Formats: sequence, structure tokens, C-alpha cells
Amino acid sequence: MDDHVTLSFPKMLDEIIEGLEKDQKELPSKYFYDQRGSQLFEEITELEEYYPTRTEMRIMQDNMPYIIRTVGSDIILAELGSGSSKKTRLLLDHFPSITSYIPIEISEQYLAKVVQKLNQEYPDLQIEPLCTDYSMPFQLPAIAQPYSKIVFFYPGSTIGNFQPSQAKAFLNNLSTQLDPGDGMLVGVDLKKNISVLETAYNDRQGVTASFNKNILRHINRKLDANFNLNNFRHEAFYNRDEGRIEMHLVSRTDQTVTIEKEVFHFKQGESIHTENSYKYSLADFETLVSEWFSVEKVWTDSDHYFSLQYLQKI
Ligand code: AVJ
Repeated sequence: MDDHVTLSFPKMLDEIIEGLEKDQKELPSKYFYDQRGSQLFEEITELEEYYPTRTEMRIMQDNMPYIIRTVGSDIILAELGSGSSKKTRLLLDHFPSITSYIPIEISEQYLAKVVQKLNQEYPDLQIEPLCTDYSMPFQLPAIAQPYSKIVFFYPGSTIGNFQPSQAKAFLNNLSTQLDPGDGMLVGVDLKKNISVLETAYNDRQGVTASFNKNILRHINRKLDANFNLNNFRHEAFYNRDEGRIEMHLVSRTDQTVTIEKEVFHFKQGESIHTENSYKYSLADFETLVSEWFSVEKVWTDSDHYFSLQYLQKI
């Protein structure tokens, strides 16, 4: 079975062709996440080198009562890019008063599986999954039960995948669904020593390399495309001027790739830019969101590697 209900074929094709026609070729990082890509990301989160997931979970565990008090009761929790919902389980296990949970996820098969499991584990929780590409405007499903407020949960520093201008458009779009007093619990990765950053995206086992290349496999599977994964190598580095980790796939040779009758040439050493992962200072992040949200609380770890922040719609 194919998982392209919301990511309709013409849209995916258009976005991919548009990216590969640029001088610096690029692909939207959301296309990492088919079933296999979501699984590979889960493996990344367990790597020694990849500190963000572990650190964020630790921050949550260490501050749970405080987080719950801040977020409030009788809320609708809408999670952006819910994946395995592992961090949500942490919240659900400590939060007696989540009225409804809306997992929002691009990978349809993965979402269906996770929701099925959650329904068994939390029989009293109302779960309303939404399979969509949340980087585009979307509408939350209507919730019948009474609730006090809507809280978006956006962990993992996935907001760092957006360029600041895109992040602002995204925040603007989210805020149209919120009333003043609603909120967002968001994970934000912080600026730090470059070698810590670069190691996190260049693990020894090569899981991140497989994850990066999976974008090509996904395109081959969904579209009529013939990327040879062996002809590309993984590259990840910190771009200090932009304050972001960049992932690229570098062509090992001069080569030609065909996607639905469109032909693309790659020179040896030429790259496809596949992902940005922005790292923020607390002040930069506050400025980024300030048009729509006030930063109510910031929790961080002792190394100041990562932050969990509660933002309130103004
Ligand atoms: C899921 C987007 C937060 O940017 O660190 C992990 C994805 N890419 N390793 C990140 C990712 C390479 C991850 N996010």
C-alpha cells in the first residue's frame, strides 16, 4: 500500500522538480518521512551521538509537574509531526487532563499504526489523527467535548527545519487557529560547540547517512525515478553564518537521473541540499516568535544544549 493520501502525486512531483531545477539543487526535508524514513529517524534518536531527543526527554522528565502546571488542564493537545508519539506518552502518563489528542503526521501508514497502539494504551483518551503536511495551511478537526484551550506540541526542534522566514509563515498560520491564551509547547535546539553539533549529524554507524539517502529511495518508490543511492554520499556540516546544520547528498560522479521524463544532470561533487536544522539562542528564538507568541517559560538541561519552551498566543 502506498502512503500518499494527502501528499498527492502531482504536488510531490512539482515540489521535487522545482527543487532540482535550482542552481543549488534541493529537496524538501519532509520527503525523508515515509514509513522507512520514520523508522530510520527513530533509530537516530537512540544514537549516542544524537543528543537532542535524549536531552529533551530528560528536560521533560525533570520538570514534569512544572510543565503540567504551566500548560494547564482540560486541553486539546495537537502534536505537529507526531512520529512515534514517544514524548507524548510522557505527557499522557503524567497529565490526567488532556481532553483530546490530535496527532498530526505526514507519513500515513506510520500514523495509523501509532494511533492504533495509542487507542489500546489509552482507552479513555479521544484521539483524532490528522494526516497532513502541516507546512501548508491546515484545519484542526472539530472537537465535540468541552475544553479550556488548545496547545500545540511541537517537540524535537523540528521547527529548526524551517528557514526563519518559513518559520514565521508557519507560526502565522498556526496562530490563526488559536485564541489568546492558547499555547504551544515547543522544543528548540540551542547553539553550541560545533563539534557536538557536527557529530550528532555524522554518526559512526551511518544511520543518519541512510536516513539522508532515504529521500532518494522514497522518490524512486513514489514517482517514476531512477536515483542510484550508491552514487551519492552523505554530508552534514554546521554553517556558522546561517546558524544551521545542513545536510547534503553529494554526487560521486557525473550522472543523469530521470524523474517522470524530466532529466537532471549532476556533476561529480555537486550536491542536493536535503535539510536545514537551525540552532537558536534563546534571545533569537524569542524574537522569531514575538509577533504571535510570548515566551512564558523556558526549561533547559544543565549543558544548555536544548530547550523546551511554553509559548502563549498573544
Ligand atoms: C527531526 C528535524 C528535528 O533536524 O535534528 C536528524 C532530523 N536530521 N538527523 C533534526 C534529523 C538528521 C531532526 N529533526
